Amino acid sequence: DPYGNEPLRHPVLKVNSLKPFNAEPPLEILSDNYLTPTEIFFKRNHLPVPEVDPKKFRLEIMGEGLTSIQLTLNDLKIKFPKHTVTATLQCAGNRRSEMNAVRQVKGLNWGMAAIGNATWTGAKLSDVLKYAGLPEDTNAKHVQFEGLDKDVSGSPYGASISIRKALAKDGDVLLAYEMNGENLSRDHGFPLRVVVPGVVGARNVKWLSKIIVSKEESKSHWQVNDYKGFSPSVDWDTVDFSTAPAIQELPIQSAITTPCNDDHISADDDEVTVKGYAWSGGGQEVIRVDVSLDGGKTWQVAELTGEKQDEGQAWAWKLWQLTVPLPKGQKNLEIICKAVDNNYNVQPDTVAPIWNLRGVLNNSWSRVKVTIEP
Ligand code: MTE
Ligand code: MO
Repeated sequence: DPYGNEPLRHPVLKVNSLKPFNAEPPLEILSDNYLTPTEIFFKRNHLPVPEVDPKKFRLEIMGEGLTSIQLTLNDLKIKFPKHTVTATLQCAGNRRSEMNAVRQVKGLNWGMAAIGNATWTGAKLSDVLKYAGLPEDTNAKHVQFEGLDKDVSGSPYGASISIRKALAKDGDVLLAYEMNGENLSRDHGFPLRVVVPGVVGARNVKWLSKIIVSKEESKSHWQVNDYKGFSPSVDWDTVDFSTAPAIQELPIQSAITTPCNDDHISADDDEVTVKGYAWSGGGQEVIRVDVSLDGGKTWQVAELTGEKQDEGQAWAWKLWQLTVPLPKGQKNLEIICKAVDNNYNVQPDTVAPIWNLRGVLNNSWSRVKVTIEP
């Protein structure tokens, strides 16, 4: 069994698939912590978790315009300044189950918790590429990453990002060896992973073993034939993956974590507290979250909490909450949230117009129905 050597996992996780392991925390606890505890941080593995001996570990760096080099884990820790970044990681398939409810899509049936926020510590990719001799005026266009996890044909998990993001002074792309102040856990990529703040989870390659600077994008299945968005009119008979770009920066997102859908609230309660998260890709900052208790007729502004990050580097989510008097004389509430970022990007109000066959990029208004018990 290729899955005979998987790490232990926290029993509270809701398992979406066991082999490979895919799981998310219960929604009610996701917004309890600004930094998501590692044990409950969602786990998204396409393949068995590799067992890596940190002493034998080598990172290979090669490609366009540079000398091939190998670095040990210790090299990465001592040769380069150590940077820590707070960044939210979200899977493209977060909230896929809501898309499934509109029309069946292909993919794991994620709820709203395939997202988490953590501190990541490591060397800057740009420092490491400079060390490997990459000239500043390189004509390379992409930086490809390969993991140590391999499919049955021996192909590793892989992905790529633009050279622009990789080298940007304020891009903060890390070769991370720590998450939340501790060595990476096996599920999150021990001993080394890429953290690409503001960019879809799929490019944050775990168990990183190879970096290739290139004129071309990664040829990996997950770069070329997956993790792309399409029109609702495209189905599996007509889809042509070559016509759409690989997802990189993610759109504005928010969701309600409490109360949960179908919760019952006592009419005797004076107040109701609504909580959730909000985040935008590309370092854009969430500036406001609007909440409605009446299906979108009227709105109130929620209170935001979170680390203040520099302009264009707002990599971390905001948690938000709103406590309001419980509307009297009503049997049901439809609670909605929607976020706005500093470029005034907003979320679409429903799922159907953004439905796509792979069930990615669902950032529609988050809606929760609760019943008020007399
Ligand atoms: N890297 C490798 N090597 N193998 C993988 O299966 N999954 C990707 C990405 N990096 C993956 C990977 C996807 S799709 C996501 S959403 C994130 O890792 C999930 O990271 P996490 O498990 O640390 O939450
Ligand atoms: Mo993902």
